[in-house]
Amino acid sequence: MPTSGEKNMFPRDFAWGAGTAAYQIEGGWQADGKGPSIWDTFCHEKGRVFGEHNGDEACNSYELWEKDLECIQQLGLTHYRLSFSWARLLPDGTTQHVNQKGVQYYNKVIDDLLACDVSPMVTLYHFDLPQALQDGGGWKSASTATLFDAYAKFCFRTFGDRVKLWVTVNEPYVCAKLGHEDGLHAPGLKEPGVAAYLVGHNMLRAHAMAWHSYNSCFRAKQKGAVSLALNSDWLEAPEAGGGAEDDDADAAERQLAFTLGWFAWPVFVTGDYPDVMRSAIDARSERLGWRGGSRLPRFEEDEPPVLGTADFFALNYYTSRKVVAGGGRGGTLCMKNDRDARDVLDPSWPICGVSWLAVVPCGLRKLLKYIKDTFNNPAVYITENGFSQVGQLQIEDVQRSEFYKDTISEVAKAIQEDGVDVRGYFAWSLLDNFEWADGFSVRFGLFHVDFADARLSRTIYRSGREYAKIISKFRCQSK
Ligand code: PNW
Repeated sequence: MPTSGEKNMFPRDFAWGAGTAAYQIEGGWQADGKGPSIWDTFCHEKGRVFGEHNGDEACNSYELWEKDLECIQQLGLTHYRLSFSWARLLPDGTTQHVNQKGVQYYNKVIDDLLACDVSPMVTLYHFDLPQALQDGGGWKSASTATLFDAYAKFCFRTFGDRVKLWVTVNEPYVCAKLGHEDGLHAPGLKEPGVAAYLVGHNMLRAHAMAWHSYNSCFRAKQKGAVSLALNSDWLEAPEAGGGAEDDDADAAERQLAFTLGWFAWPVFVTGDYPDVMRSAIDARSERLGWRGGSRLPRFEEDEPPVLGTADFFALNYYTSRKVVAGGGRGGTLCMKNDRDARDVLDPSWPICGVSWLAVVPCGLRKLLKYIKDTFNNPAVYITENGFSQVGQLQIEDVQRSEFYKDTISEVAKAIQEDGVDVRGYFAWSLLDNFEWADGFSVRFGLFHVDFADARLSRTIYRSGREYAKIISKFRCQSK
């Protein structure tokens, strides 16, 4: 980190943000005409979520938004990333019926942010499909993409005069895989090896349609930017005797193709899925005597093209893995076997909070460089990055403070030394909140939320203070 007086490591208009998602913070699951979403349904089923927790109330940001705004101001953020609840705006998912109370809520949030000189970045879809659309087939159905486009247009029309940064779909990978392959997220389907590819395809189609709608009907007037948020670990082969084994290097490439490439290749490189992905899936289908045609759908020529439908690269990065070949020899149809690669942890990486989160700040720098080289040097926003605590709660969370310092200095190196065009960094998350299948047991907040207190009071963590310090230092240098 530079001391004051040194040259600034971050561009003048760098976005310093934090993020949240509607279902994770809002509560008010039935308030003022909101329709149910798949996460309402999923959480109300027994045995789905840790401790039978649910987001019925969560941080009650639906009523306590002004408390959240105080947190945002305390951090000195320039940007705030929130998501809209589709079913709060359009209770049955269609534009037939608009819930004006939902419109009012988001209007107030946006107007309050702008009044405080904070720019909103809005995600249209963060895992919470209106239940009515799930009942019509959900993301497995091609028509959900068309309905998403109508919802997106409604949002651009209603809020686009003030919102200039849009994320269509958050982490299609997680929705597809955890929701439809593993059954760990809503809608809780376990249809391995088939459904996730179809869901991913329809999410890409939905995103592309919405981008084209923005591009042709709103961009000239509103002058905003639209992308989709992709999650990826940094994945690399272990070094064996100086160089990686060939098989492991291939496996690492496949693993990256099956996570980031799955969505980034169509949008940024070719308009189609990575070759290694299609060939691995088709070869395995053949070996297992699958008769249903390619399990990986094809993009139709008469649909709006998916290539070129991102105005920036939105990256959610949490952790890294070593990748080794193998694991795909079993006789069952599933994505894991299609990949024929296994993730392993490097024993030197500390594990913190949740079991999957190895702390590897330098992985972010490597991934940013990979994105620059592979996806034609796009403008990048890091739309999520963070570190959780579980169990014994510490308001003085020294380790998480160090994590933010170390990670942000890796971002600075990516900009200064590798020439990556990073435009912003959003910490995940503003508040402790409903962490999906982990319920409230996992805390990602920069602010602690006391879920046992009826007022749901918010208290800044040491990591929040650290982040505020970092922001103020770099914002001052830019003035
Ligand atoms: C992201 N996993 O999701 C989401 O965008 C956030 O809503 C979430 O709170 C954050 O990461 C932290 O987990 C994920 O189980 C949810 O591998 C689960 C997983 C990964 C990402």
